[in-house]
Amino acid sequence: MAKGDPGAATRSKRAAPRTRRAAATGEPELVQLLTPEGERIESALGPDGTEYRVDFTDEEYRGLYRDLVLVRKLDAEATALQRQGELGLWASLLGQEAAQVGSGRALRTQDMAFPTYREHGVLYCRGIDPIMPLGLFRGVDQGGWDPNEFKFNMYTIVIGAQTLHATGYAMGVAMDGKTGGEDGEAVIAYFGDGATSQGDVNESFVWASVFNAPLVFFCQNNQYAISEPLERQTRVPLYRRAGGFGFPGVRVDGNDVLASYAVTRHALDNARNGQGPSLIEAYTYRMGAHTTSDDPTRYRIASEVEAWQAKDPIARMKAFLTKQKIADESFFTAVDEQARTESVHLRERVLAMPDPQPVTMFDHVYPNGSPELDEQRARFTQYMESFEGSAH
Ligand SMILES: Cc1ncc(C[n+]2csc(CCOP(=O)(O)OP(=O)(O)O)c2C)c(N)n1
Ligand SMILES: [Mg+2]
Repeated sequence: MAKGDPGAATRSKRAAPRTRRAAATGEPELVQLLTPEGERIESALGPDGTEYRVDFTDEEYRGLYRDLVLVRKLDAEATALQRQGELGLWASLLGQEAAQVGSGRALRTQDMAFPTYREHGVLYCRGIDPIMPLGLFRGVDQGGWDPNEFKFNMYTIVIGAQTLHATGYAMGVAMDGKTGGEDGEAVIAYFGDGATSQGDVNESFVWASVFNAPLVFFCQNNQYAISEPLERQTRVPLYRRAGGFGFPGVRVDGNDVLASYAVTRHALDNARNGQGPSLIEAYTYRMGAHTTSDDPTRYRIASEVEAWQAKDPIARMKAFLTKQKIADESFFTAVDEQARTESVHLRERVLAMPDPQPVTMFDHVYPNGSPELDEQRARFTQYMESFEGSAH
């Protein structure tokens, strides 16, 4: 909306009142509430006719924008720290901020999340200190992790395994009678497009379905499993796989924080109210490398990355806030400043961490240890000692 537009004062500050069928958004079958140009769509219909909408206050819209910027900045800081040798590895979320913040903010306090290794944005939304994953990727034990404290399970690197853990957990929630009403508990399991080819994920679909588990399967389709593109995983849109297992599936624009929120909140509330599992395919793009060990220029072309840059989740939110006069330059500057301050602070705390002690990797494999592990530890210790005294 141009400045001085005579209709501006009388028009709703939000969006033009229109509903879009998912199939009409340009991308096939995509639920979208905010276009890449920052234009608001009042509501959007999913494949089963569900109407998705959000009703945020200006403060809440600004809050979502702040989340997006802060998680992108902390992610960039972590990547830089890895490059400087302070972390062993980092798995960047660059490009996936909206899918993570949208779904992360849609969780109610009592809901339980099972992440992969890339869900730093969800972690942030759960109120967890981002030093946790930085320690993990540095190889430093920060006293272990209690999944119940923030209702956030440990990061899981074994592809797809956490969907099984989430299914078992969700079945337990239902058996314990913890579902039902706004206070009922629901569970969300995160995984990637590549993970959908794993047996674990397909077995989870079967179990969650037949036991009507209160579980949302949240697949971030970022178009790649390391160097393998989506067409190596599937011949049908991933969300449609759900139909074969007997539960609903929906594809959402994963670069749209509003739609990601709306679709996830709806799926979680259905789950907590006895409607069983569902699959959300958040259609997005991994703008960076798979991890800091990867060089994506080896398997994808620059024009593809550029095309996705035009769909950037933060740029469209900023365009929307600006056009609707929900935020101005001073707000954007303040958010950038907050992001900078927080990342400097994070960096200081990482630098203050001890170096990792490799032998501690044997400590928490089993609660009570095992003779095999003791032997491995002894041999590893001997191996490490063989370097002592040698010139470095
Ligand atoms: C069981 C298992 N097999 C292989 C790997 C190696 N691996 C690490 S990440 C990855 C690709 C995962 O792709 P996707 O599920 O799309 O998630 P993304 O990394 O794109 O978020 C693979 C194969 C692993 N960690 N676990
Ligand atoms: Mg992927």
